[in-house]
Amino acid sequence: MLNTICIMGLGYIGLPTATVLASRKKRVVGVDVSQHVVDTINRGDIHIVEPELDILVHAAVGSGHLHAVTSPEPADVFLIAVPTPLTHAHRPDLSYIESAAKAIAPVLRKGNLVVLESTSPVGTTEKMAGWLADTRPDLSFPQQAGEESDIRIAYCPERVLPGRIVHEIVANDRVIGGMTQRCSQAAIAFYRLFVQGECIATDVRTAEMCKLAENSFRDTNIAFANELSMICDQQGINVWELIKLANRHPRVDILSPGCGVGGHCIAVDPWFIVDSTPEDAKLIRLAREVNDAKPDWVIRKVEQAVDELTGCGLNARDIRIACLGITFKADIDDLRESPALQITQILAERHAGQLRVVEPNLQTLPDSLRNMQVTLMTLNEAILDAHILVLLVDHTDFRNTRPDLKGRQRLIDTRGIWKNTK
Ligand code: SAJ
Repeated sequence: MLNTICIMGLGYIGLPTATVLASRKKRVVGVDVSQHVVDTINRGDIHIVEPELDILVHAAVGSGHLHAVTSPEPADVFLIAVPTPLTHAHRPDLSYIESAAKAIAPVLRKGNLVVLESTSPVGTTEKMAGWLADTRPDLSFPQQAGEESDIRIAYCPERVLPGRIVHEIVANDRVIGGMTQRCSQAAIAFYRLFVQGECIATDVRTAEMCKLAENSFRDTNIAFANELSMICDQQGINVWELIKLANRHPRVDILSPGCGVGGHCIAVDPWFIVDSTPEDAKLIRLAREVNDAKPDWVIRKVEQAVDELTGCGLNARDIRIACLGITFKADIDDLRESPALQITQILAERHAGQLRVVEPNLQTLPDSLRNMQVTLMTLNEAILDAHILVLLVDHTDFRNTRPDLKGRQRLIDTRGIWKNTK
């Protein structure tokens, strides 16, 4: 029986999943700790920005298939999609999963399926099963009863790309790790309600590691590109031309350097591996460190440009700097872990009153910049106004522009999209 689905956490993963299930005529109870989020969704609105999601939520609430609440209700399937942030010491914080598990435990019934989707260190699903069993000694769980358990438990990582979530949540293949084979089969039956990609069964620890490996693979490859960009800069080589040439090799596919790695996934998940196996995860840790150090390198390039301009007779306090793009990647409004925002904040502190920001995906500056005498302006205004342009994010608007730089104007292009500009 898969009629009622209770989704814990109505963020970037929980909310799209809830609406897709609602569009398949399932009764979906969305749970979030934030009353504001619950009220917004029950009005048919959304609290996050993601293409097409607003239409889906409006339809799901309007048809009566989705409603949001602050505490869980009995259901056939419970899906947990809450955050797993990092602590300051780069350790995973599982407290949101623990709270979600403890919240659903009282309403669990024999025959229920519980699926964890939150990105998690290996072993978390088994821990979650332990928290559920501690609260409900009247029910049996896979760690105690194996295939005969009352409750089925599985881990299935989300893999959707922000900006393409509505498409990828249906189209992507899913890796499904049940605590037993029956758990995997139950979870596969659930995902087949809305997934058009393949659903592939494995064990729970492999599924947890699969997610971490995917994002660590990307982080490590971006670190290679970022390191190469710094090496090429030292050697007087245009890294963008170099990568284009190297990628003509049939087995070489170098990614794009940038100003660092942001977002809530790639900059975070590799630390889960490092935390579990610090002795062995050498390359994964180093890649994180290389990517985390890239913003400092960009700031040093800006300071070098400031020095050059003061060497040409400009007063350092008069030098205006424009940061182009502050989101964590192109064509989104998401600022989480954004290296571009980090760079802009540091430059705004050092060059008070002289910092300009161009961000076509935001109407207003974030709080962290609002009180720092930073001016939000259009790209054309910035090109006319700034002595130093720092291109941080490869937004389409920027790609479609060919700036005509004047005289002593300097360009630091961290994305290589204006590389042929004078
Ligand atoms: N970046 C580069 N160079 C590149 C590619 C990316 O500097 O060549 C930077 C971006 O600018 C950004 C960061 O890396 O700051 C991450 O961007 P992304 O587009 O690579 O990934 P995310 O964080 O938006 O989404 C990733 C995806 N994972 C993989 O591609 C392996 C997505 O499929 C996951 O679902 C998501 O993480 C997640 O939620 O884990």
